Amino acid sequence: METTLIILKPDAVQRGLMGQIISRFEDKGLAIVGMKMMTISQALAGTHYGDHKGKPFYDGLVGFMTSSPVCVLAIQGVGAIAICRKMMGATFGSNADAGTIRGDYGSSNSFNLIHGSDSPEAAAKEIGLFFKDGDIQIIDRAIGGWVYDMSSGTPE
Ligand code: IDP
Ligand code: MG
Repeated sequence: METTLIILKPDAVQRGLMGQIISRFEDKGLAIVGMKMMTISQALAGTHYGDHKGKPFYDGLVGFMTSSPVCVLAIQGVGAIAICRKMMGATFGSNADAGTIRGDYGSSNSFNLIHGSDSPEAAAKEIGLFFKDGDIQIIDRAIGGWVYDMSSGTPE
């Protein structure tokens, strides 16, 4: 099981797309194990996007991410990190495939609706940045045995 950090960015919240985007992850069989609304501080945005410091878009990115509230989610499932990245699509809606979140809901080359961790290391770091111990729920889902084949004892 993996847990990934997803942020519904200010444009997704302002455009009223939270429900539709969260539904896609639930419909896929993934479990929402953490969720909150918050306004990201300059400091937190700087830490979260530290790898991009110095790039031409960095200041604009921090300005965008701190401009209005976001919805932060911890999403769990087998292979959840790669599955969520695939569902998000390419970085900008202008060239993201139809059927992906960015491809279906966006057309900007700057605003792009959603962040998702890109590796297990990034997911662990980002979940620690945005959630406190105890914020992530352990959910024994009644549907678990129908989302996954549990016949071997581990979810497949
Ligand atoms: P990703 O979110 O698809 O992993 P990255 O290349 O890691 O994309 O960039 C992180 C974020 O920085 C993007 O989601 C986007 O918000 C922003 N960003 C990246 N490149 C540009 C750009 O050229 N202009 C404006 N914003 C950008
Ligand atoms: Mg990235």
